[in-house]
Amino acid sequence: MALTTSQFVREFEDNALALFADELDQLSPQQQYQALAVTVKRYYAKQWADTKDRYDRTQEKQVYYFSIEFLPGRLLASNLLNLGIKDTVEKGLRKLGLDPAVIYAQEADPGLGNGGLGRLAAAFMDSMASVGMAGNGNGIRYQYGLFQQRFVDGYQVELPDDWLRDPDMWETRKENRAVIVKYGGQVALRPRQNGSLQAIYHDTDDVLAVPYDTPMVGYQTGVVNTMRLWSAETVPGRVHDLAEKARINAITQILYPDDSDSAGRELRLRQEYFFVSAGIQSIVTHFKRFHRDLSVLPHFVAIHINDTHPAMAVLELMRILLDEEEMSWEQAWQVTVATMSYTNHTLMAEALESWPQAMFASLLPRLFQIAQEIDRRFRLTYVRRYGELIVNQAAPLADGQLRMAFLAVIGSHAVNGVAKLHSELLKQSVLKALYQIFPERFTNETNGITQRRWVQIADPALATLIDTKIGPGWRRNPLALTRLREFEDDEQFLTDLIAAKQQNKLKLADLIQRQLGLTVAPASLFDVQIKRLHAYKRQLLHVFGILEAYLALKNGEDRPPRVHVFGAKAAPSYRYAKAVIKLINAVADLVNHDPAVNTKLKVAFLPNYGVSLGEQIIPAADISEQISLAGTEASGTSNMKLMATGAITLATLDGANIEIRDAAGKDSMAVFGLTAAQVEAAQRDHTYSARALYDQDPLIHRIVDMLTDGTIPGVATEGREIQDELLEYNDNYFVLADFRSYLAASRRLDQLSQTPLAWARLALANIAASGQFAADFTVARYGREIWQVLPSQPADE
Ligand code: Z15
Repeated sequence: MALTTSQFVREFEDNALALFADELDQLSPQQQYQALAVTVKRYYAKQWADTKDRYDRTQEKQVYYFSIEFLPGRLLASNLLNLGIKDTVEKGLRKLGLDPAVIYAQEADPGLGNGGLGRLAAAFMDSMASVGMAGNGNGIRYQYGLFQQRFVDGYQVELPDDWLRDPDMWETRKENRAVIVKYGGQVALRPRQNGSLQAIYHDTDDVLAVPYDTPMVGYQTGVVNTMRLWSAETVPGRVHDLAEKARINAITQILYPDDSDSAGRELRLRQEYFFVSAGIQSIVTHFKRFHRDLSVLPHFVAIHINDTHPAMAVLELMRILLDEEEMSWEQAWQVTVATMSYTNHTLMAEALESWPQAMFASLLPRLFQIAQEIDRRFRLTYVRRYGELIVNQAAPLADGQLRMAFLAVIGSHAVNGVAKLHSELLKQSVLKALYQIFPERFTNETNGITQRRWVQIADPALATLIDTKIGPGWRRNPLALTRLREFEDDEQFLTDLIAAKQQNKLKLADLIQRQLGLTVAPASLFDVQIKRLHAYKRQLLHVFGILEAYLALKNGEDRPPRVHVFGAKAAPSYRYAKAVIKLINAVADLVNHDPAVNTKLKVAFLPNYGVSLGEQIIPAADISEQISLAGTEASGTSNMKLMATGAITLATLDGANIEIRDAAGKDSMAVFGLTAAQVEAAQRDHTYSARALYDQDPLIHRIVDMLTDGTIPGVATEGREIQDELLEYNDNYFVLADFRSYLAASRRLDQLSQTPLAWARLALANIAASGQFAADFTVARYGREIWQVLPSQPADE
């Protein structure tokens, strides 16, 4: 959009005055932020209204992305960038004596998710708008986001994330679009004249679902899509007692802080039905404003089930088609399957949701009837061709449980994993039986990230440097980054690349100083691991690498200086993960205060990792730790963000790491460890003994002993727990098995760092190859292969 600096300044001042009846310089930074956000809102409001109007007129197919998590990050800078007015506005702010960074930092970062899954959903929203696809988000407006993390004495402490204390400036409450969601009660089925059944509900608990819409501004496309988040309220005009009011408020009060772990609680089930039912109802209501015949729904609507949490969308759409639209079962089923698609994000057994049938039936009686009928017909249809065994393995109802992943596959026309390896493993393991029955439904859609946020916004030093070589075309089409390969022998450019990284490291060093009171040398290698704390992600392996360096340095060995940067939250109920947090902080205490090593080795565990902290860490990384046990990390996405800003990956052949290496070239990554197939074989044949390694390898022995021998102060309990996991429970995640090869790979990086230009060349190879991991391409592939929705502004022309 065309905007001059002086026009912006005038409008900004006007809005500040209208909002707060004061001049800008009298306002707090938070008030200045609010006035700025209102100004920006005016710049996109018309585009938003026009986009919705256009969708109604053209009836182009809509994608509804159902996700129990969204992690959009702060939106001000992103909205400015995407509107094409970021430079103008920043110039105007500086003219007014204001620091854009200070104002941006006023915005709360909505923590409406745990990790990769929620961030992916938000990236997809940004990308759909940016490639001109009609994408709609559907989720929950949690009153409190993921807890704020602090460390007290090295332990994680969780504080409530009251992110709505200051108003969210982007959302608009759409009370006129509220719907009622019903729980519990009894259903009676009465035959209708046309042979279908009418469901009559008694004694239900009714909740009002009120949508809050947030604009998803496309990158210079004029498209502004909508992320719709639902909030639970009491139904106006009804008398609720206090207990009931509390029950209603609880539905959208808090985000479950468990990542990759199915929270087996009734409230979670209520939350899931809440946003699913509200979303499906509003889709159908909107659709019926333009169409009479629901059987054409799949031509106009695609509903995507992001992980199993919204899998009951299959049941809810069936319920509405059967009970309210009076469709036959056969037709309703055909419409539902053609409308739905499902992404699986994990192979971990504990993350595959299944609900006790009794609980499900009492909270959602009509949905349970429908699930039983799906199960009955599924068995009936396939038992003859595939046999009892396979059908039992694949059916949604078994062992008193309702298995949501299976329901999602059966009720969808497409199911995908999130990286090539993961999609293959899915077919061989958890979804094997269903793959035999529905092979044509299975696809892969490798995850992606948005370079707009992680490079353009978070790493302006790199972004402007890239412009000087290949022009700004990569900002619209990230595949253009491959042209950077031409400069791999351009020493000046490589030197500039090093300088840009150095600038970012200085900034992060400053943050580490302010946050932790820790001084780190920007000349060190910044070795970064940022992700949820999980046993399978093996932060412990990274810690063991640090302990090895500690011992080596104590022993007088010389090593290039390294700063190990961690960011990770642990689920509050996850004991082991919390023990590892305490261990990292204790090891940090040990090495940071030991003058014999602390010029060469530092550990900085920054609290409260999230999107905003990621924006500060990622551009400063030299090394990207992607060290999960092969076969456990579905994809990973921090691996993509870190490569995009020129970190070199230290990795197992897991998740998307494999594709990253294929893209950047074999030598551009430091690979180590067992392959997924080797791990599988060792597990199957019980050939792995952690105890044997401990007995045979003196270094492993020494380091495992350090957990409990008092070397690391203050971890008596945690050290014991971790040691037991390794030696008594035979190291479920093969930390000791991969330790030696991890060290070797890490030493190779030390070697490489001795030749900065060689390092920079590999960093460049990574940056140049990162374009293919743009979420813009990921959503375009989903559109082509799953949703039957085409981008109107393909990035790859
Ligand atoms: C989550 O963040 C992921 C998987 C899950 O099953 C849940 Cl509940 C949360 C992550 C995967 O662990 C990660 O490998 C992947 O990159 C991400 O989803 C996005 O697909």
